[in-house]
Amino acid sequence: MRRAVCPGSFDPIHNGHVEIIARAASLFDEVIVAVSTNYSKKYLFSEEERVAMVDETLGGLRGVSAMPMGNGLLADFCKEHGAEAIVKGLRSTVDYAYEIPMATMNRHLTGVETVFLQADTRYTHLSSSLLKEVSALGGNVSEYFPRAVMKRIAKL
Ligand code: COD
Repeated sequence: MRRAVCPGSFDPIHNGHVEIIARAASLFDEVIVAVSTNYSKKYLFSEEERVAMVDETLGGLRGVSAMPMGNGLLADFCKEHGAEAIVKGLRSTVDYAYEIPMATMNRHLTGVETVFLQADTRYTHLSSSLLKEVSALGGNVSEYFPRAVMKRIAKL
């Protein structure tokens, strides 16, 4: 049984995330989408809501589940849940430069490997913060957010 973790804040999940998680699910038997919360940061959605949006969007995909990760270390979460790999999406060399030290540290901490998948060209310009800004200013982001997110954004 090969298990991987796709970590993130997912505030909220967008289609760039969805595409990477779906590809991770085709490579691993099980994928845990770990929703992280840094208690010193402000989020638009609570951890519970972020987990619910991931679950509603991806719960139907074989082997994929969503879990809150709280404020803990990702490497410890992976060890606790028997995951041998972390799967992350890379949009650019900027992401690469940011991710490599974390991947090295995570491997140092518990031996967990990080697997990078290149972001799909349809989504390389996406981040949750950019989409939230465009949406708050009245732009149409329905092509980029799953239905579970659009439904909640409409109520804000
Ligand atoms: N296309 C494809 N993939 C994307 C895109 C896109 N457009 N946007 C983001 N992604 C991928 C990236 O792999 C990203 O890592 C992941 O989706 C989640 O994205 P976000 O923006 O929700 O998540 P971040 O960057 O806020 O998440 C950071 C983590 C929570 C992963 C990180 O801070 C962490 O590991 N925290 C736990 C605490 C810890 O262990 N710290 C020490 C690390 S060594």
